[in-house]
Amino acid sequence: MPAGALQRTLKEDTAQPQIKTETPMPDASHAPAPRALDVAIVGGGLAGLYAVHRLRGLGLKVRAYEAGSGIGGTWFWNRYPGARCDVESLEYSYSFDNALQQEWQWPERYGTQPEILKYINHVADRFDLRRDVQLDTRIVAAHFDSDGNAWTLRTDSGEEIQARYCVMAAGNLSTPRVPDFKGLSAFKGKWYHSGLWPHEGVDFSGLRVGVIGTGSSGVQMIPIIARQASHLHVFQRTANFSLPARNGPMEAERERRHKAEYPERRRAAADTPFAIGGHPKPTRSALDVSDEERNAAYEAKWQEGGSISYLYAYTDLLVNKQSNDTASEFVRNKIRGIVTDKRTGELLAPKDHPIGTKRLCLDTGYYETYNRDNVTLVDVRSDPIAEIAETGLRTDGGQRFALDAIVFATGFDAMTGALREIDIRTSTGADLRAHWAGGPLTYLGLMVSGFPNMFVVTGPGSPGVKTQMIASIEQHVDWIADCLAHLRGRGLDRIEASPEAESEWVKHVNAVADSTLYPLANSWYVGANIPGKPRVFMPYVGGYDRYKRHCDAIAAKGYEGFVLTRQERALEDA
Ligand code: N01
Repeated sequence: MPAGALQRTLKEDTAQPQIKTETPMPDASHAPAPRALDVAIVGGGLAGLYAVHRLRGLGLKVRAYEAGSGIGGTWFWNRYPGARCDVESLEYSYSFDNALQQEWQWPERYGTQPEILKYINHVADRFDLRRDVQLDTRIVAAHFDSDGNAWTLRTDSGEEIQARYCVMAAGNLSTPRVPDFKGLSAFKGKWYHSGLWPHEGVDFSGLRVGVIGTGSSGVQMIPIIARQASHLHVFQRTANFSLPARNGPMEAERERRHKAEYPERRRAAADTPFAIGGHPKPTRSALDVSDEERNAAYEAKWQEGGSISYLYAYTDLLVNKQSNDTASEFVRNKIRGIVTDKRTGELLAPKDHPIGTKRLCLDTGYYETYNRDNVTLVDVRSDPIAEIAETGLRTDGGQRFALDAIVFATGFDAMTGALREIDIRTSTGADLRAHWAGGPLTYLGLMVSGFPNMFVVTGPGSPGVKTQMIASIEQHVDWIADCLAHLRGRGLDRIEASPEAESEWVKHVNAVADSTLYPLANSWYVGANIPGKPRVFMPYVGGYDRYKRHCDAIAAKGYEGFVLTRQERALEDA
């Protein structure tokens, strides 16, 4: 548990977030008899909800446990100003029910956080999911008893749940993190984290505000906070590439055309690396065309908006540094052209990583914001934040900034944080925190060797975070559902990843990453934002299309690399 992780236990938050120091272990001695399930699902976001729907459809007794006071996961918690998805909503939505996707109307090209949360609640009602979701319930421990062949999960109130299978749908960016700055508790103003935003919103009117962090969250909120604050200081450690979103109202004709071809479009999207359709696959290297042609192509993509479109300009932008340099420099020049103060423009132009190797941001008026008189960019790479004091913030070099409010857009303990917060272990001595001490180990991002009957949705080692997330969620949950149906059909009741298959998969994930430019960036993909976290490339970047075919082939070969057994008979025979 890294210092500075935040405990998401606030309900209708009005209080300041609490820095969490340890996982409480409740006393279960007076708890009622454990609830018995076929499948316990951890998380009530997009993944947990679809798992409830899909697994319940198999006739299984399931229940999802959600720490929040509402469903929606990421979209429940991240309510900061300007929060919206950076994948177009006609793509970023469930595909499992054609009537649902035909009927739901997205008002804008990119869904806002309130709109996406409304959609998730609509889905929960439409498919009657709420009766199998328990809110305000954090799972703090999950222990597997090998002899009993069952998981026992413990909640933060001491309730125990027994389940044959456990599906971890706890999210990849769900453990918000505030850097371990000295003096935060002494700060007299209010402070906020993007991932733990008060439900009633925050009015920054007339306040001196500091935003720390310039990733996707910072880039989205900064233009809006700048319009409210009397002065906004943005504390930037690393400049990030951001492209214009070109958001706008949903055009009726565009929606009509998309919906007329929805199933074909979903199938076409599944045949792409990012699971996002509508972009012609590139056919040439950036180095195969003249400078003029290349710049014209980048300009067209810049005008079109969206990150996938830009990265799809040429075949090799994420694998060839020289090619990438052309795309990176084009955007740097755009930034220099937008920002009127030369020094600020140069600070905002990223030079430490190839474009696309950190999550590419999408914005509305981000760079233009720095032309406002009430906005100042502070370079905390050359002069890091030393401490937070009662009235503001001080840097190592002695600069002082008087602030009424501080916003931490400092990200998450990504991909492993949520599972490492839960005490996951087995009666045969396996302990997930120990197993992952050197970085996450999984087979296909779906299972962890030594932890039978525990599935992970879009976990490390899977392409999830590098794709249209809902497509990856559906692919994983469908795979898990088919697997459980397979086990049941054969009278089997235990599945686990073999250590050899896990080890081969981890090697493959690393080899694929090393054949790209991704490892050149200090991103949360390698845990670089968490001091002391082992530097391991966590997502699978071989592409959703390739990965899905591989998962399907593994299943078709009788779940190659997994060990499938029947425990009940073994016990009877004993
Ligand atoms: O977090 P981040 P995020 N001193 O980790 C800085 C998804 N998402 O919440 O790069 C000073 O990207 C840190 O600096 P550095 C999306 O997948 C999606 O913005 O470590 N600064 C960085 O600038 C995204 O990638 C959407 O040097 C410090 C920032 O804080 C992911 O969530 C919207 C610091 C953290 O950036 C996470 O995005 C929002 C320190 N001590 C999020 N520590 C959409 O769909 C950290 N930083 C649009």
